[in-house]
Amino acid sequence: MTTLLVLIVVVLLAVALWQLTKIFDLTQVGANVNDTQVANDNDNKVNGYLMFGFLVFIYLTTIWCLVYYGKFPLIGDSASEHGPELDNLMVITMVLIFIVQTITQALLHYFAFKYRGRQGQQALYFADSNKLEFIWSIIPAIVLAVLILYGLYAWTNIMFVDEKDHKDAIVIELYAQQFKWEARYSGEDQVLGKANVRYIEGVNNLGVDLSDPNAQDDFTSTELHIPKGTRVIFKLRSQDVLHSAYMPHFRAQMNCVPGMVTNFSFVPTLTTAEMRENKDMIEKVANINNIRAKKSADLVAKGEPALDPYTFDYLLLCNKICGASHYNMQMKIVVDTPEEYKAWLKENSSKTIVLAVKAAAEEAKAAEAPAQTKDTTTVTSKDTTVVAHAETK
Ligand SMILES: [Cu+2]
Repeated sequence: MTTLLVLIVVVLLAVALWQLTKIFDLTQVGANVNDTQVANDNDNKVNGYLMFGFLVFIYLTTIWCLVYYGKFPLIGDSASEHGPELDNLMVITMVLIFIVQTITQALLHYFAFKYRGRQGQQALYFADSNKLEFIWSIIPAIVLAVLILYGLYAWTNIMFVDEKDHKDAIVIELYAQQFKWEARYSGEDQVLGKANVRYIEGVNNLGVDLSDPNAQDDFTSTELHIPKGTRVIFKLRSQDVLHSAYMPHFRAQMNCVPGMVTNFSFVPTLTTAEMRENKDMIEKVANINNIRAKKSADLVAKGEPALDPYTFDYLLLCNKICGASHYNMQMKIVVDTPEEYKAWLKENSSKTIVLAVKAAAEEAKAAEAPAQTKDTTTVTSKDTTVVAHAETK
């Protein structure tokens, strides 16, 4: 395949060069231009039919692509309540673009054929046509207005969620930093404690204000667990640069901006286990595993370990190019049943940030204590090593 493509590129380059030399010849003043170089009626007719041929080629390619690749990626398998609405908008837009492009392509090629060059034929000139301009302005204006209004309606529905209306919602903070995610749960009080980048110290890597009463029961996790059927309100923060929290299966994306808190909220509708049972998902996973098996065979032949088989998991990805390891900035999302979620909470909610900070402080204190009992010579000798290092540099 690659050889064929390279061959095609070489041939096309040769044709382009040949045409360029011809153009160069034609531009020479007083050059003896051969009559065969100027297009005659027959040439124009052939080119007119070729335009039609190209139109058929475009349509056949489109039909072929639709049959083989027509299933839109990430459409029809959304796992959030608002997902189908967004997918609908996407499908309407795609269908509209498809219809418009089919008609305009046909018109473009038809007119190119109809008004092909003929000896002695002159173009009709007219300055303007109000009727024509009205038609081609008003139709796109109406279509776009309807599309934009529907889009705005969907946007408002998805984005403007009043927290007061959702008292039972779960509030989770997603904290972005180069190049990982961390989730902070608000604990039993359902209120996240205050946080600021200035409080970041030691194990308190999210900068939680430890003096805030609301922060006392906050705990963090490197795996995002959410229950099916409950609204989750995400508060997004970033420690360093602009990141973007992207949860494709939930049709959710929001920027994480340093110095401010952004929001996104959705209701998950399919647990991880249910999504794994989805017919399309089974097919997709089988396909990935087929590719992996083939790769593994090659790897094993080379004496390298085989690849692990793939199982589906929801993911939180970063969708802003935020640095060298951006591609790998992701966190596993697990959608549990409400019971599973309760069990997970029970297991993890005791590992609060406040306790972790206290434990770390005690550990540091314990490590310091034996050092204090030693005489100062140890410290002096340490210092001289530093000096010695500095001098050798
Ligand atoms: Cu990022």
